[in-house]
Amino acid sequence: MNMIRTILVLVPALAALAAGPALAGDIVGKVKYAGTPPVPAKIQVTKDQAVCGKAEHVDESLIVGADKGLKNVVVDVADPKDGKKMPPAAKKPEIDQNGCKFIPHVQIVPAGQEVDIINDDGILHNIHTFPKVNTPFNKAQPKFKKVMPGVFEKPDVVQIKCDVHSWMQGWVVVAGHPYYALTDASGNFKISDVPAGAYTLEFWQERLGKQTKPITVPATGSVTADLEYAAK
Ligand SMILES: [Cu+2]
Repeated sequence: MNMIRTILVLVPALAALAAGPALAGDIVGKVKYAGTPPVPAKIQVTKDQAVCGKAEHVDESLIVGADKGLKNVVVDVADPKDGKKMPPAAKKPEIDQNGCKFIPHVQIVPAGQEVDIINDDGILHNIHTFPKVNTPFNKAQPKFKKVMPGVFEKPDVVQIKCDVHSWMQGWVVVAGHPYYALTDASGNFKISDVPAGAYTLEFWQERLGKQTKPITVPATGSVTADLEYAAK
């Protein structure tokens, strides 16, 4: 009797030991822009000056920071094998129209999670999406409508525009799995807890396009994957 009890206790404990910690590593790196960083072009505000003209508008499609680091590059594992879905973000994602800009300019949202489309300006905006695989939407957001729901069901790269203010541009990258990151102002990124193995790492920048790089993620620690975009 005692022996059976001991076995019943021991078996699950041994199974847990055998499984051990997950074999996963991090992918870290820095994306750079080769050549002289361009000075972002100023944008002429041609409408709703009282609201849109409060702050200066510059072209945000290529932002080069310290040490040639490239901001807003989306980095992701092109071929994950564990079938995991990107979990919903703890804080509901927002596409904020503020000062007649989309804030943030580029963001990664989990596929299927509802996002808040916010009008912080108290004037009419009209959000218009240009997806590749999702259903496009084109919706007026009058000044009294502070928040509208939006959802991007499938992995995609979606350009967003405003039909009222032609200079307003932004991007929503819809992620189907968790292995995505966006470079910060210095061009740095980190994708955490990727199961060990060989993959293709994908880089996307709105103006400079896509590049790929083979990568092997270790069972523990991290692998570095730096990248440089040629000047354009
Ligand atoms: Cu607008």
